[in-house]
Amino acid sequence: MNDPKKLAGRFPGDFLFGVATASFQIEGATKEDGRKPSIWDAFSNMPGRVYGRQNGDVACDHYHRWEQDLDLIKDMGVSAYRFSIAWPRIIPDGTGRINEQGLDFYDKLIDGLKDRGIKAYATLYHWDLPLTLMGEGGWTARSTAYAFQRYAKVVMSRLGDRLDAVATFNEPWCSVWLSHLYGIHAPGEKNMDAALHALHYTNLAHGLGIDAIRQVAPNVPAGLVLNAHSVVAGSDSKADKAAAERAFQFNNGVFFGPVFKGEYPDNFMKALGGRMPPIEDGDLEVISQKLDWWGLNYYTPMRVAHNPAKGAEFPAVVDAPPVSTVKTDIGWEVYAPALGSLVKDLYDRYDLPDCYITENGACYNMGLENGEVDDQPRLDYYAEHLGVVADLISDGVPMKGYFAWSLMDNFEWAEGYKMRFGLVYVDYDTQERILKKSGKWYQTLAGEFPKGNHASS
Ligand code: GCO
Repeated sequence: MNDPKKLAGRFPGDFLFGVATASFQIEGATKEDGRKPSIWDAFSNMPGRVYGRQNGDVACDHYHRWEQDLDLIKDMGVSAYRFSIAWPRIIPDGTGRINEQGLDFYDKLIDGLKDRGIKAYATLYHWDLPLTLMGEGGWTARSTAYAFQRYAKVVMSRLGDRLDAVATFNEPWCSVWLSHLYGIHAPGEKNMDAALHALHYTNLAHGLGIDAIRQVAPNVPAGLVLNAHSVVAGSDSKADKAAAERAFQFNNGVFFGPVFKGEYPDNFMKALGGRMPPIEDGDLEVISQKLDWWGLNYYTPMRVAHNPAKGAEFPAVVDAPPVSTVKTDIGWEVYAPALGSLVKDLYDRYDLPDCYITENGACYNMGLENGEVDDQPRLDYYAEHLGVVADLISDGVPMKGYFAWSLMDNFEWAEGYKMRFGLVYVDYDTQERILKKSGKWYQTLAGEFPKGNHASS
């Protein structure tokens, strides 16, 4: 059902429609006003890491064009903006000196949102770790968790009075497994022991970050954004089902378990616990503090089968083929039902607070033709997935908002600028922004949404 009016009518009046971005993907100005390099500056400047050896030096030049970008969000008619704060702008070496100019930028940005009546949803860590911290081991060092706690305190002391919500981390799955085990994201490590250290210290940093937020800005709803994987067994065989459960624990349980239950999953600990760093007394209590909300980033299901290879490391799975033949330009299977089953499964397994879809969207790379971008498949993707969110609300799941990824085309990490996720097209030569067909549709949806729809709020 692509009719934006009908779809809008399926959401309760207090539902939030928004758009999302992340600092390193849009800001550029990597050497300005006291910012120092992050691990992503180093990584993207090495050959062979990022498509075309592209980096974040200019990106969408949002650091200079933020007012125009906030006008764009306002024009789209959405009520919330999810963005992230760059740690290397605020504390350029990770520890030590605070850079007031870095705080000034976000101060202006948040005031700009307030002036326009847009809610500010900030993420403290969206992968741009100050490079200096790699000298201590980066996320594989316990000291990084304490450095994060101080950073969180500094940010919240200055900005907490105007934030509508804050998340500690964005997608720890990526900054742990993708970055330290699969080697695809910065720092490009491929080592299980390193990854297990990054896992525990990231979880710990989340907990310490929540402590900091509660201390200095207790009124800001605090949460965590997870890219939970919708793990689907490749067949009904016993072996594949067991493989799917192992994959669930490895990809989801190692984050949801400590945060929402105060424990790491048993099967994971049996297989890999001996290689974890010491879990100190009190760590799991810090990590499992109650949250006000959690965010789900969902794009595509994960299909797995049993890996029969002798000695295969936990979770010992291989990829299973997609079910849907529809794929986005980045190669990800489009399968909206997996979003619904994932959310339900997570609420069955864990005691979860309110949920926001903090990211959902599709990569399609069609360009400008006669001044327009006709990205119908992206529009279809949004309509279908929003339909699933509306179904979840009808089923009583506390879904409170939806942020489209992304406001505009941007630096898609290892894929560089080749892969486009924006509702707004960015011409990287001129930095012109052009609302795509999907963006106009989302604008209509947001415009239709509040009308006469507040009864249920
Ligand atoms: C993510 C990311 C985004 C990506 C998006 C598309 O959290 O994975 O927040 O940075 O651009 O997911 O891959």
